[in-house]
Amino acid sequence: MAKQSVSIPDLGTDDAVDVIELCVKPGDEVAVEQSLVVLESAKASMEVPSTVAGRVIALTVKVGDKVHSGTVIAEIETASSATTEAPAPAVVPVAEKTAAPAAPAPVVEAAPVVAAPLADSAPAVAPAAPKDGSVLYAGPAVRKLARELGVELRDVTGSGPRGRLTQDDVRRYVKQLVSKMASIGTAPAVGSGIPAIPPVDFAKFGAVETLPLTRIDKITRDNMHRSWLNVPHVTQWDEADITDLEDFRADMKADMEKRKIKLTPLAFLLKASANALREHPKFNRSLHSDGENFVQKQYIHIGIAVDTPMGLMVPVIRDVDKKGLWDLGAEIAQLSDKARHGKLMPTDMQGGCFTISSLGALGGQGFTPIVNAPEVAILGVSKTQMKPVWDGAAFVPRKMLPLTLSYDHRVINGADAGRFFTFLVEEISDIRRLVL
Ligand code: CAO
Repeated sequence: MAKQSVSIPDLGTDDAVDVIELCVKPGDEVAVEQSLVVLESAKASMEVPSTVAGRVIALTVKVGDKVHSGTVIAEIETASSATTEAPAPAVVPVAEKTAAPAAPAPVVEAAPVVAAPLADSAPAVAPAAPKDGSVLYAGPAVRKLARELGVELRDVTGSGPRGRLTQDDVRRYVKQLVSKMASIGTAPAVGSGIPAIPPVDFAKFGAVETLPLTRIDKITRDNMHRSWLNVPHVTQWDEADITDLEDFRADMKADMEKRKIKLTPLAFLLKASANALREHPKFNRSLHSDGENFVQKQYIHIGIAVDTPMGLMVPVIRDVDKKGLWDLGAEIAQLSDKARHGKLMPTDMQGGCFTISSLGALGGQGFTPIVNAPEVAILGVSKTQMKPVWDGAAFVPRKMLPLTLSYDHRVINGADAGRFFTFLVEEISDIRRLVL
């Protein structure tokens, strides 16, 4: 038997946050990643998961305490002295506080498409504000139940202290809705009026297995759904002739081995995207949450979608415009390695202006990536193909890189996108431009 302390991981802020809920009590058995407490900052609620499996000996905080990154929250007895400790997990945002601010509200930070990060302070569930605009309080179990039943928490009236929502409130709401719909003979709509997909008993048709979503899967599910519902997407296709780029990469092979840094097409695409964002600043904006303003960013941070065994994560490379290709190659390797080993912190996934999702190593001729809101555009990269290209006199074999650009049509017009995309394709097709 061994005793282990669990503390709060890096919250990405020095401010104290409140403990608003204890999810376990002394004596409870907990699994890795099971929520121990719920914290609430001025901006969001978040669950702190356990890093070890075992029996809770003591909780060292109580509801109402103010805590920081590093505060010990629980002592847990683990089965053996051989630790089962998981990497420090990111806190899991569970709700954005949506009380109407006096001044324009801050723009919600980019969510990792996962922990996406989604992980960035974007909420894992859609903003849940009661209709009167006050702050909504609901614990993880209530939110889980609401998600399972397809209920928008903002539509439910809380009966607990400070209007806190309980599981009974959610059940009562569903009962009322069902009886109301039964009386008018129609299927209930959920969320933003979208009819729910009726549950199906798949076991009736053959053997099935129920597999739980990972924490990252859940964040991806919620972030993707939110972006898809909120952002009017348009996607454009183009191809870049990267024959010269590929020749250059082949020439650099010995240098790559010497430096132990791989320069894949992604490093060049990061650089080309940074140049395009600098020349076409509309793409480096977010729609302000007040709906009346744009936020024009003066920095160029770009997220890269990384496929990991736990799910999709989007770490962010900062100041891409100020970095050279070797730095970018090294940072891609370092961040994707951290992502694949569950070592990314929330701060690694915050602040993105634009995202690149590269499936180039896997295949495919093109796909329509979903904008990682509140960013306004995302670049999809598919597999390079040798194609015959007409050079004015003959067809010549050229290495063509298929690219897609999805953008938020509320912020970007087709003509803006045409200019941005043409610029980006020209940059990547003629890498001499990348140094300009
Ligand atoms: N065409 C052909 N080959 C490509 C290519 C492309 N567009 N892009 C990369 N490659 C090659 C690389 O050059 C490398 O080849 P070598 O080993 O011979 O040099 C090989 O494919 C593997 O590349 P990589 O995957 O290790 O490196 P990367 O820089 O291209 O990508 C990363 C890094 C982290 C983006 C990638 O590993 C990954 O996780 N991609 C998945 C992203 C994803 O899931 N997106 C979907 C999001 S929405 O669901």
